Amino acid sequence: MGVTFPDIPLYRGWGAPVRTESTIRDLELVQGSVPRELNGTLYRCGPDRQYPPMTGDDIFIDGEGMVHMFRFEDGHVDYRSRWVRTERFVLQEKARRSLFGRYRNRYTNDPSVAGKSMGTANTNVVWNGKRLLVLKEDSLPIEVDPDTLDTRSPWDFDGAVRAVSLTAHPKQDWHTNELLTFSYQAKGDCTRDFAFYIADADGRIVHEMWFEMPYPGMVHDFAVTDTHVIVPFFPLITDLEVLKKGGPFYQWHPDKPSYYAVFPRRGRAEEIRWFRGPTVSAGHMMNAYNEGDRLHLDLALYQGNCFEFFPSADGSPYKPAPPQLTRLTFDLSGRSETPEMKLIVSTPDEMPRIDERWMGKPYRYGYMICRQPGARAGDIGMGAIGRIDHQTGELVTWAPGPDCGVQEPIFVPRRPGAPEGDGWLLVLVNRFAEMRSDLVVLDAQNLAEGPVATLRLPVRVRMTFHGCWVPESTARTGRYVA
Ligand code: V55
Ligand code: FE
Repeated sequence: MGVTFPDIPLYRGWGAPVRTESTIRDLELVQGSVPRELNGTLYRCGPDRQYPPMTGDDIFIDGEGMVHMFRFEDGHVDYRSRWVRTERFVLQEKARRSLFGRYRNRYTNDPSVAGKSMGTANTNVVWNGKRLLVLKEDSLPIEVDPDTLDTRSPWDFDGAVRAVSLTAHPKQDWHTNELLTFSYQAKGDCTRDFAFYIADADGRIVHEMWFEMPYPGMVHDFAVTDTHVIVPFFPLITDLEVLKKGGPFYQWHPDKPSYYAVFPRRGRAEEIRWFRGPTVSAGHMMNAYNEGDRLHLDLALYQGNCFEFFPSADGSPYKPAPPQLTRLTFDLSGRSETPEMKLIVSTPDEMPRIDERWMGKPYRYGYMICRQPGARAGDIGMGAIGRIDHQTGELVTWAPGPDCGVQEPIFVPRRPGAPEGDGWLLVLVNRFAEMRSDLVVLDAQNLAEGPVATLRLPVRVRMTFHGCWVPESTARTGRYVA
């Protein structure tokens, strides 16, 4: 009855479960110096399997959430990682084995956990209303202690959220301190209900709107402009009958279009404008903004299925399609019900981020993981950090050298009021050969010159998806200052 992880590609080398919680006071500085203006905490989150999966197989978006924090204080950086004690985690800890089966398929769970939360808290971390929330789109946020990462409890916004889940990609507005968030399949598996919520700076729900989705699909991310919300629907769809037979939670439908719901931030369901586009998909949005009657949405778009491990409903083979930064433009004047589609850069890229102070506004810079010839691929297949300049079209890149990968870059402004893009990128570097990580600080305006500081971790930060920067003043006051 020993614990033995299966020999699957996902667990080989860098992907081997770490299963260790670390506490390191003062990371070793091996290059450069830590800018004194960096005063606050970088939080990130990713999956790390607690016990071997029941099915003997795994996909990279499953597994128990591990939160990582890097606290910057007077040039010192302290590191800590903790698993989130979700209901699922605690039940499995007691049983000393996995009790939850195939990804999000409750019909494959151990009978002893019927009705228990399946949430893994493995995708993102956000700050709202003096609460640090760990997110997975299949369940409600889990509040954790921002200093110790000790798990507190699930957070339903004081009972105001009646949806069964909330997205892992809410939008934090640094100007209003609102959190804009949503739930898809909001009344349970395979339901077509979509709920949009706005929480104020104190974590009170101040706006709520429900509508029906074109199909019960995945909505991983969305975008907001200063005035509008854009929700994309891509044909990765849930089928209850497939679930009951033990099948995958999503299937790709190569015959179905994409849809886009566009509505005012505080709009009503009757105000939704529907657009329809080709069979494409995307995980992640970079930003969106208004230009007169037109809304621009920049996203890492795949000309097909973005998830190899979610099979086609018609049995057709998976067709690889690299993510490419693309602009979809929605015309609200009523001239077209199809968004215009324009490639921004052909270099494959993912995990797009921005200077969050420009969220929803005309903006110049975007940051992402991208391909660079010769750079070794990281967890999600690309080896370099890139900055796109929308004004000039120039893509500047930096790659950490041989045998290294990179994780999603997080932008930190140099100071409140600094111009757009004046600040740093915080990036986890996977040192594959050494099986450990570095945290590097890049000058966002001089990426190509390489890190201004490199902090050496003696341990491996396996894979994290997303995270956020919480300035020290924000932790104290509960407010961001743009
Ligand atoms: C994604 C990630 C998820 C998930 C659904 O990147 C989609 C896409 C980390 O969890 O549950
Ligand atoms: Fe994501």
